[in-house]
Formats: sequence, C-alpha cells, structure tokens
Amino acid sequence: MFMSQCAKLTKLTITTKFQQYFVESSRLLLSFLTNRFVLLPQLSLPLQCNNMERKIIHIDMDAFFASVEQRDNPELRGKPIAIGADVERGVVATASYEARPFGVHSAMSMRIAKRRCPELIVVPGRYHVYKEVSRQMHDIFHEYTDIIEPISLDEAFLDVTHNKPGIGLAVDIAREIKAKIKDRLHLTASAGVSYNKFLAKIASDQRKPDGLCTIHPSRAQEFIDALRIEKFWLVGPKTAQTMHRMGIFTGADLREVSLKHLTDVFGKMGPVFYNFARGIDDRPVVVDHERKSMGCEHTFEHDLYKRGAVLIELNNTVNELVRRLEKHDFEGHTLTLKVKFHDFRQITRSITLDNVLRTRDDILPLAKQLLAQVDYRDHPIRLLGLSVTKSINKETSTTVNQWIELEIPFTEWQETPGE
Ligand code: DCP
Ligand code: MG
Repeated sequence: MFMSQCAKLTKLTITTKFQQYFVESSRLLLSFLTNRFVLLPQLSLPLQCNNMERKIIHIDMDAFFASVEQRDNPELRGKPIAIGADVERGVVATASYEARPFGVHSAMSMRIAKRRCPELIVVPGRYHVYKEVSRQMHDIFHEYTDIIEPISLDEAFLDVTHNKPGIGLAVDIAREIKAKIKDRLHLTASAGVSYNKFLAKIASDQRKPDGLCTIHPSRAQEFIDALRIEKFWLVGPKTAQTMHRMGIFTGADLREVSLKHLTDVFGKMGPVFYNFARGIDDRPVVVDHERKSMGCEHTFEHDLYKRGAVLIELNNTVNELVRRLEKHDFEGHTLTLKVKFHDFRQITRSITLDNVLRTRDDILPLAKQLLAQVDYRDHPIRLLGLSVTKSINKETSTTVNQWIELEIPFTEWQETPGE
C-alpha cells in the first residue's frame, strides 16, 4: 500500500503550500511507519521511491580472459600475463592479477605494458572460449532466476527477490553461485549483493578477487557517504575531475550538492548522481536487453585539421571500438562515422556490409573510407565517433556497400556502468 502511495507521490507536482504540507507529512509518516523511505529526497525535488525490498546480485568474473588462459594453460599460472595482440599497436584487453601490481591494466597499450612489466607474457585472446564460459556461467545463474541482465561477457545482474530454490538470503545465493563457478568452471567470480543495481555493482568491486560483499539497506547511506567519488558507477575519469573541481571527493560531498547544480553541470546525469548519493536506483534488472549499436567517441582538446592527426585519432577510436565489441561480444553490419566540427555542426556517414564487422581489420579500412568522404580542411574537427550497428534500417539503407547517411542517436553509445 505504501509503495503505491509513494508511486503516486512521485507524479505530484508540488506547487501550493497545502500540497507541500501534505507531502511532507506523508513522507514523515511513511518513514516512521515503514522505515523504508528514509532516503526520500527533499521536498522541492521530484520524489522517488527508494525500493529497498529487492534483492539484486552483481557477478563479475576476476581478470576474466586472463584467468581462463591460466586455467587452460598451467604454465601461465602465477605469472604476469596480458591478453591481446603482441604487435606495435596492440592493446591490453586484460591483465592477470600478477601483472596488475606493475601497473598493467585493460585498455593500455601493449608497448607500455611490456615496459612496465618486462616479464609480461602476452597471450592472444580466444574469444570463442570466453563466450562458451560466459554461457556456462549463465546456466548456473538460471538455476536461481531467469531475471538476468548481462552487462558484458563476464558480468551480469540477477534479480533474486523471488528465486527458484526459494532461498531467503541473497548472500547465500551469491555464495552458492561463486562456489558453482569455482567447482564447475575452475574460475573465480566476485559478487555484490544489495537492494539495487548501483549498490550491487559497487559491492562486487569491493573485495576483488574472489570477493563477496553485501550492502545492507540499513548501512547503505553510511557506505555511500564514505565512498570515493571515482568508485561511483558512471563516474569516469573526466566526470571525477569535474567533481573534484567542485569539491566533491566522496559520496557525502556529492549529497551536499543540489539537484539543480548537478543538473546544470552534468545534464541528464545530474539526477542520476543525485539519486545515487542517496542510495536510490530503481532501474529494474532488464532481461533480453538487446543492444542495437555500440560505439565510442572522443572530443579533442584542440580541434583537428591536419590529416595525420585525424588519422591517428581515427585509429585510436577504432582500437577502442574493437575492445568494446570484444568485451561485449557484439558485432554488426553497419559502421557509422560521426564527425562534429568546430562550429558544432555534425554529420554522420555510414556503410553497410554483408559480412560482420568485429575486428580491427574489418573496421579500420572502412573507417578510413568513411573519413575520406568528409571535408575537414576548412572545418576543424572537434569530435570523432564510430559505431557498429547490428541491424540496418531497411528504409534508410541502400544496397550493400553503398554510402548512406544515417541519423544515429549517438548518445546511446555511452558505455554503462564502470566499463
Ligand atoms: N575487456 C576488454 N577491453 C577492456 C576491458 C575489458 O577486452 N577495455 C575484456 C577483458 C576482460 C573482460 O572484458 O577480461 C571483463 O572485463 P572486466 O572489466 O570485468 O575486467 P576483468 O574481468 O579482466 O578484471 P576484474 O577482475 O577487474 O573484473
Ligand atoms: Mg571482470
């Protein structure tokens, strides 16, 4: 009953004193009676229910690709290894825990990784194997729930509020899942347990590797207050820098900032951060969350107009795109280049092929072809983006291998959570 009351309140636009009084009394009453709504935002803001009834688990495998390689090749065990191509422009997909103290990590150039760790063993990736392991992990998850949202090959959210074996405590399910992954797959996973996705995701990262961490509703606010802002989901290095400039270093600092201020600075992410600081994240665990496109984009510090510089950035963008495609096991048939010029004018160019686009060799030559269609001599480039789209829009596409111009919603490309 209180939940539905609260849902109604969410829709209220509070304009009169009477309404304010009514809402404030309801808030206090709800809070008093149920002790569940203590985190409701202040009156002047859109009210949101903080549903603490759900039981969410986030599972994230430890050093996934590297652990699979060490499992399958005993000679690699206990050694610093990096997965990726050992070529001039190779990039580290992931590093074993033995390599990490040297400062070797995902997305780093292999050249730098080898400089940091001269003993590093570079192992080429075997994606079909990782995909199979991922499938086996999902078989284990399905023993508990069918409400599973995969985030990448090695990561997923599970809603176990109503679970198949009827286990009361989510932490017991997480413990069982970890044990089954160890017994059957000979790999370790870390698990986070809480009442929403935001907190479960943070929890799984707390005690890596082989970790298990629960954030109980009664301790959530205390936990978030102490959390460093870099650890917040969706706070990447750039956002963290901006927050530092605003004097925000912890969750407690973030909670001090008004919704208006956060929205002014971070746009539509403002309310998200505002709610995260209060432990509020009512997004459901979404089954069959089928991605239609994946991409990445970069805004440059200085606008680019020299061909050499543009090509280098295009190459970097391709590398990053390929890493994302690998991580999420995603492939498609359409490649789209987005260019934003110094005057914020934006164009997109796309090409669609019969064969799938997945590797650097598939994508780089096409990206160069698309760039050749763009005249930037008198219009320096502010931003470059590339995306791969799964299915082609039959109405806008022309025949295979022909240029098409598409309006792709590039904002959809932003990576999720901590990726
Ligand atoms: N991956 C990738 N490129 C990246 C990041 C990751 O190809 N930039 C791949 C390799 C990882 C896998 O995705 O093994 C899972 O990514 P995670 O971020 O979960 O990293 P790991 O599982 O390797 O390590 P951790 O123990 O920190 O989760
Ligand atoms: Mg992982």
